[in-house]
Amino acid sequence: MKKYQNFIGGKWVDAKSGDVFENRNPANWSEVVGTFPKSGREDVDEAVRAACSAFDRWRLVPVPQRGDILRRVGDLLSARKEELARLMTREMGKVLIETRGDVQEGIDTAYYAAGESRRLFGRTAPSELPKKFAMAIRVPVGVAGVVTPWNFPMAIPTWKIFPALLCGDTVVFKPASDTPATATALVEILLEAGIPEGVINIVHGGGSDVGMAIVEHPDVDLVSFTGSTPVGKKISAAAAVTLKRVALELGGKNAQLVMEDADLDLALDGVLWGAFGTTGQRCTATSRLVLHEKIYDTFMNMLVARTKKLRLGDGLSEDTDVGPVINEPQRKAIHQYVEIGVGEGADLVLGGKIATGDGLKNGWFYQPTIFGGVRPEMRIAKEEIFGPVLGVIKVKSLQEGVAVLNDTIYGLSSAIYTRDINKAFEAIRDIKAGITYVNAPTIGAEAHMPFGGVKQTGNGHREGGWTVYDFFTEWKTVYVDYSGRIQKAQIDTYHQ
Ligand code: UN1
Repeated sequence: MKKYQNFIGGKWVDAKSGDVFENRNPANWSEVVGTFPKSGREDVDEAVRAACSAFDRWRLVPVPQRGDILRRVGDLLSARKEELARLMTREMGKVLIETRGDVQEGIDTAYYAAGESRRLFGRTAPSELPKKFAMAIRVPVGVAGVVTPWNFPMAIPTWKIFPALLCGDTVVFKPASDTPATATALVEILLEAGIPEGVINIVHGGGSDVGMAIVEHPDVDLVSFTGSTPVGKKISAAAAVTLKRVALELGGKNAQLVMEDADLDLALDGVLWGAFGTTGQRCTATSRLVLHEKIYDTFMNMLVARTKKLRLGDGLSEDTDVGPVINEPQRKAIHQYVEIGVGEGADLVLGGKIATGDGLKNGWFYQPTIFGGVRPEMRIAKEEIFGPVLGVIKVKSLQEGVAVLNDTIYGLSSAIYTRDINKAFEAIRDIKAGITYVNAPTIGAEAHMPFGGVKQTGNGHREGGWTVYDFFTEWKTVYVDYSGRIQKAQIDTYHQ
């Protein structure tokens, strides 16, 4: 069993308190992946100090040089992809093809950042006055607090940390306490690629101890957080005290709409992947399936038959389709939602129980679960469950389907299956979500495209693609007057 440490100011260190916590394999909880420092406010203070002093040097490194380091990060992640995927499966359970995909998102994000290093463009504009030059350039913001979840332990940290570093910000990183080993491996790779001391710092521990200390720290200039909507609201309120810039990627209640003209086999593959991939633990997971009444019965039969065949097990086995959920409290929360659904009168057509078959007893497994006859006003249709639970709703038309899709406080991802181009475009126009897929599942965002949602899924920022670079830089407007005399904007006019 490995004993892990924090990395602060260029040194691997224990928590000042000396306390540790364990990280266990959710497929086999007798296996301890490692112990990690249970840090607190004083560890965060030190990391912020280190990040502040490193910022003075890092901001002066030319952006293409920072990009070269990130390209090496991409190379190292590629070389270690399989090893990292296996470590990730051991600490959070999802199947190997998915953890490989998670590392691949990090690789893609690294190479994208390296490319962006020669394209961190500003703007020039004509001045109102003669012999005067106007431009706006991007400058780094300062110290970035990065607080990340356990469901994408590599991809999500890279979405935040790589753009931050490329832009010249320094980082204090608090990964989820369920996935600290993958996060530590990422930091080791950043160091091996040449990120200088103090520029990247990692502090392990809980959200209320370490995460909130980062958010409240007056010398942290911005915070990027992915997690639940209730925690996002707390962060937003706490960050308001210092008027910190905050990017929040929060919950979802994503739906797949299947019209009567859809390719049903394709739509079936889509919903199985969207609802039960990552054991339903994605903010983009399909948790509602909205079916046109003409295909409802046929599609339900197809869905139940295929879901029954999904094989639960340890994600390290190539035969497994669905791994465990992350931990016991999460499994309890999922089961509570199933009880709520039954109580609300939804029709439990499959699953709904803790899975206890062969090889499942020592892990946090839950049966893939389907509710039929769900109505939009039920809690299981409105609240994020974050587990392998799918609610199916029947509708009569495209308009009703879109209204059901929109009937939620969230607005991250959405999907429509139809062969009718007119219906597809109407749905693109009317669905209130940050992402709409046509004939593809609600999961599968690509690293070079904006990622984020509307309503209570976030606070208007986008990760991914070119858009994330707006978050990690400030615009600085520069005027150069080469007239040699005082020129007064808006007063000296030359066009009467
Ligand atoms: C998340 O669940 O927080 O589109 C992110 C997807 C993945 C990212 C999910 N590429 O499902």
